[in-house]
Amino acid sequence: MFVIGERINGMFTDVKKAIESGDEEPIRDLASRQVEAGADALDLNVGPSRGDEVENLVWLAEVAGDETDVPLCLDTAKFEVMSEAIKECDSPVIINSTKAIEEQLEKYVSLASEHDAQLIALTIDQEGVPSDVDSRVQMGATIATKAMEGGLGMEDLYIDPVILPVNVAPKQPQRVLEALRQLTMLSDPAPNFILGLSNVSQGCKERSLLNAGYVTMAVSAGLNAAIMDALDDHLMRAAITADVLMEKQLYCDDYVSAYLRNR
Ligand code: THG
Repeated sequence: MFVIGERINGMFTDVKKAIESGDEEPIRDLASRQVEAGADALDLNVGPSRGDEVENLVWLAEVAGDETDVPLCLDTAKFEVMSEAIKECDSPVIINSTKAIEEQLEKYVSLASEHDAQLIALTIDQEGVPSDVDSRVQMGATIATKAMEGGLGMEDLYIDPVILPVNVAPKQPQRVLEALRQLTMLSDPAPNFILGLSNVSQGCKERSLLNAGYVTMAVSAGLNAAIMDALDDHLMRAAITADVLMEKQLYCDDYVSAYLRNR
């Protein structure tokens, strides 16, 4: 499981405050703690912070990049922000994200190729997040085709079938699982499959339990990456366990710490 730590996001008040006051310490702390907990990369999202989005994102990338060596996942929906910020990044970059709209995909695939970056593409089109399985699968096929046409290797592509909160969209978790199962059979070599896992439990009680339960199910359906709460120990253990049970990691008596030592 490729774990992208979700915590450096301006949607959290401590991060928003740090961005607005230019205080590096909370960002450094979140970067190093997530990597120590097993994060393979760090998501960076300025959220609703005041100020210039490019400047804020570049600042997050500088501070996080100075603190750790892991890839940085630049999380913005705006192409102009992404294309400016990526120029200033010294660390390896994961572009998060593009929608599955052909013209947009072409621009993002060429941006990724130009900067040797990886790319996350969402199964979202002009009409938003689809509620059914088939549209997700069709959009996934469009994404993989466009990536191949643009010369982006499948190992550098992450398809995100987009999960929504179970309390407002109770049929979505099972539909996303079915989309994952179908998408993993779509192409050989297969791309990577990712989710913003915490979306599933937004606004819910028992978030850790919902996240851990769902990650286990999603790994069995083919998920191999997640933007998730790496600081939640129970969740990290569940994700590692799912990998062991799906034979993505070999079983040994001490598999959790063995996995974390190998980071
Ligand atoms: N796919 C991709 N990228 C994404 C998402 C996705 N990036 C953003 C998001 N979704 C994933 N990251 C988060 C980060 C935090 C939360 C959910 C998803 C979260 N935040 C608390 C909340 O909203 O309740 C904040 C609470 C607080 O303020 O303390 O749950 O799907 N590619």
